[in-house]
Amino acid sequence: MSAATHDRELREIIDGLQQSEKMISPKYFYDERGSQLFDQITTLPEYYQTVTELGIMRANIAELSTLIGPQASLIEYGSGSSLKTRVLLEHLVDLAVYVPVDISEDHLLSSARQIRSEFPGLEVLPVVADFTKQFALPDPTVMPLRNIVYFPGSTIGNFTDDDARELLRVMHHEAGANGAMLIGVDLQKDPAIIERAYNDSAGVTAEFNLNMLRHLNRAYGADFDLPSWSHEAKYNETEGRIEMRLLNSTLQTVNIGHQTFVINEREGILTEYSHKYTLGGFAAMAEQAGFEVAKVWTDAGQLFSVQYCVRA
Ligand code: AVJ
Repeated sequence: MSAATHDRELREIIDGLQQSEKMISPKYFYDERGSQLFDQITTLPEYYQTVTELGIMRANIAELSTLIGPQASLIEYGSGSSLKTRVLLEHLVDLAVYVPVDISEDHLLSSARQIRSEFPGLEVLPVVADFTKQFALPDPTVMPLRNIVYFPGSTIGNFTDDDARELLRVMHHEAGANGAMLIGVDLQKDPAIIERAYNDSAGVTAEFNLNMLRHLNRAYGADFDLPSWSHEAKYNETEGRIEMRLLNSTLQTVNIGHQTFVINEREGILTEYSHKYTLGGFAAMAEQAGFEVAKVWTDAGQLFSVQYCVRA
């Protein structure tokens, strides 16, 4: 990581800790161990999202592939290491180019290498960028007929409504004229099912949450006292979202950069929102970003949705 990036991130972390409710962006979950723990989460029996989304993709790939048409450019927001991506790469007709976009260069380039070896004829042009801001698309060898922006995993749920709308606007821009967006969106359901997905019995989600502090200690020179912290994930029904926090059990001072924070006993740090949507709620948000939801696929239990959105 460049020194400038490191400094910017350190400032962002400090800024979050200075808010009236302390918060740290979920992007700091994903050091190498955090990425491994997340992969492990996706295989947990309680974490219905990944397996359900993959099932929806497999069940509807023929129709999806017809809607997308030949010679598209597939632009994925995220590093593209998932099985869902492979379903698309295997079935889309005459794909012009695959463009995974991620902020974590190491992870992006290693998964791009992996995809190239699995799909030898495919042009793969990874872009290292913060996808919440506009970025330049690479120039593929074969001229694409249209851009398909792919945002799987309901990662949209990490953003507050305002930020999600803003991100959808960026995607709208990247899709360009006659482009489309394919997005995985987790749905509102019995809160007990949702809470179980973030409080798994094997404790992997707790480990994933706590690993953020280990990451901050190692990569940003912080000195959080790890044994004092515990995992909490609660569904906020009013807001329709999981709120994940780290809870402190002993008064401590934490140093990071040139700042010192006193953290009270029982004080928390907000580490993640994971919004769950109604179909109507998501459609309204997409519409405000210029998209029309043209097709929604769900599973039999209506747990999760994959949505094909065109520029309105
Ligand atoms: C990758 C953001 C979709 O919100 O479910 C999983 C991350 N956090 N368990 C989610 C996560 C805790 C995940 N997203």
